Amino acid sequence: MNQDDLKALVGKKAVDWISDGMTIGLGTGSTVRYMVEALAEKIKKEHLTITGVVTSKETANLATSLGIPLKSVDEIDYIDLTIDGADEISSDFQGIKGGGAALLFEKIVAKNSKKNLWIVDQSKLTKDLGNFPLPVEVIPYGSEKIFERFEAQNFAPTFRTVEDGTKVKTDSENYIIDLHLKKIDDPFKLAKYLKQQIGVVEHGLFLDTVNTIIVGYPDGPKIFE
Ligand code: ABF
Repeated sequence: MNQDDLKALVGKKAVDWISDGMTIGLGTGSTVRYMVEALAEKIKKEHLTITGVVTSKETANLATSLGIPLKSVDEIDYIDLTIDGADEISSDFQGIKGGGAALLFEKIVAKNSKKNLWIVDQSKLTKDLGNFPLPVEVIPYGSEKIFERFEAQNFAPTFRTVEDGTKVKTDSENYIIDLHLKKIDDPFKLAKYLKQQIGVVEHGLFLDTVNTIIVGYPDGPKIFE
């Protein structure tokens, strides 16, 4: 099984956690795409009443195209369960997210959820965080100055750009600076530092957030809680 097969495996498995009447946070990324497609089928087959809460325009477009009713996080009392992907998960269940540039809304939805479930293929698991570049969302005004500050900290920053060098804009019209740290010894200390930087909106360290992880292996999905 290739990586895409493993993503499909866990995406489909995740809908087992969804039951009638639930409000579900719908994450972002290719693994979540499999889950949303499986959820749409489950809703139709079992005549479920499900409300989706999205974390990106990308997921909103997909869910809408599949007929999944959506509400914004401010229209509901709480989210029963958010199902999302991740870029890196450490052995103590801390995560890096934001490879899809949706980390801000993903964190807002995650923090307003009773439970968080991450679905990943086995390649996302690591002992320590940091090999995946840490995304940091910054407002455009003053972003060069933040970039220079990150350089001075030896964070090896790069602006997230598209092929022609244009800076990527998030759904909130902000920029992403990726920090190539290789290994993060103290994610909590780094998270605190990043949030103290004026102009930083949010970062991709998702700490003490996830409750359950479904990991795709060639011999099947494995659940970690
Ligand atoms: C999303 O899941 C992002 O935070 C992260 O980038 C993505 C993982 O991407 P994929 O599932 O496509 O590997 O929530």
